[in-house]
Amino acid sequence: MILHLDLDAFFSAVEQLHKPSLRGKPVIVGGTGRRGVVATASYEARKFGVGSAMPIVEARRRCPNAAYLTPRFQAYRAASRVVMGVLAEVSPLIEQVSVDEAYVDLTPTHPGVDVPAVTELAEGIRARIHQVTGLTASIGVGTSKLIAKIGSDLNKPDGLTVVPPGSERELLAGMPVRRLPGIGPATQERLHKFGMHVVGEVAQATEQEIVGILGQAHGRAVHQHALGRDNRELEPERDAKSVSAEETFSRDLTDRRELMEHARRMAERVVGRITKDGLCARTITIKVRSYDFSTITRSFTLDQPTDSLPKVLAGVRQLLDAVEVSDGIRLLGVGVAGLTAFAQTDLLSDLLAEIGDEPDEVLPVKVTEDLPSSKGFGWTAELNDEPADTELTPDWRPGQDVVHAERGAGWVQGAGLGRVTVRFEGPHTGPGPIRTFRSDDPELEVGEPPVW
Ligand code: TTP
Ligand code: MG
Repeated sequence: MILHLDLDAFFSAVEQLHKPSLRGKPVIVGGTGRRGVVATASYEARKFGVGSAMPIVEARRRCPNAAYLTPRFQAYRAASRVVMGVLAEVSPLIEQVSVDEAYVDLTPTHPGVDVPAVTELAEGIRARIHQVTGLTASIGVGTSKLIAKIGSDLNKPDGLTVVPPGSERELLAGMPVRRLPGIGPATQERLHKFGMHVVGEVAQATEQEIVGILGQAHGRAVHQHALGRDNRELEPERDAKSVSAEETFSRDLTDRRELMEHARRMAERVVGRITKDGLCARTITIKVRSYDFSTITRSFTLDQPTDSLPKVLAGVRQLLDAVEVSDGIRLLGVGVAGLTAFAQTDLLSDLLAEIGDEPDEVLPVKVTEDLPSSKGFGWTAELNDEPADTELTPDWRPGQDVVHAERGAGWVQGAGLGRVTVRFEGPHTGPGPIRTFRSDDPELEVGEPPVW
């Protein structure tokens, strides 16, 4: 039995906890500049059709009255640690997938647990998380990671789904193929071409048919998943210092365009993963295994850490351009390392880019030979968990924690024209009063997030 937990509207839920005046109201967290995108929207804001990855400009059109806040990753990481601590009381076998998401393997600690007992256990976890953090979590329980993950999404928010063993295939049958792991837009498109739109249609085909469409490795995995089978183990010691993705191809690839298409999809996954955790990367790496199994990794290090997909893609393209592919590439990997907490300087460089002032980056390429036997990339970069926010404060940012010499703790509600508006409230107060100050008021300082 595997349990998958995913917190509800995580960033905005933390904001609503820390800012009582926003409870029950639409809250949107993201880059608030003109080019910014939505990281997440509270369920009140989702009613207006606002969701993750939507441009902020579009969100403002749909939901002009929402509170628009910049992310406070330090606060989210603190909340995440408390939640993961609750899970650690249940079982030592935990794989934390991202800041608000984890798998728990109940097999060793709760052997032979039945559906009623596991339901009670999961409800207990949800209640405990709510009790200690005020956050709501959705949980799915099933016989595999695949089923648990799909389950946690079924009754979101604040819900539980226990999938009884044996009913997996039936559960999946009517779902769009896109819901299976490893099926992105390109794979979906290919399955659609062969008339397969829902998972049940893939399950009814033979494995050979699916392998014929998607290639050996991918096809087999997708067919197994469609049958509700998934024997992936948890990876409890995931390396948080680097993130990578790799693909083994069903045939050796020689076409650069095709290789770059695969690289793009992997880069999207990798960048998606780090932005979700509020991290920026300094090092970009590709790993290339040739037809004869010789393997190289190539990497370079940027001057500034970044979480920008275009920048990562530009780097990947440059690295890939320098690799000989004409004899055939068997495996391609894309990774980032040198992860640091979200850098305020990136907002600045985005602003510069907006006014067309960004210098073209010339990237020095470092070549390292990889041991063919080594698994993964073997990065050693340190995860720097220091908040980068407080050093460079070009402006007061909406949502930011502040402290006033006399009035105490509050948060920035708005700023501009030499003024800053602060609301003085915290997790344990009622909705608080608003005051406006000069933005260089010496009594006003950058504050810390409230503790849990
Ligand atoms: P999710 O769990 O995908 O989203 P969520 O928790 O906001 O909402 P849900 O109730 O549907 O689970 O992601 C967790 C957090 O990761 C989210 O609060 C914000 C961040 N995130 C991004 O920064 N960018 C993204 O594109 C996504 C999807 C999430
Ligand atoms: Mg979530």
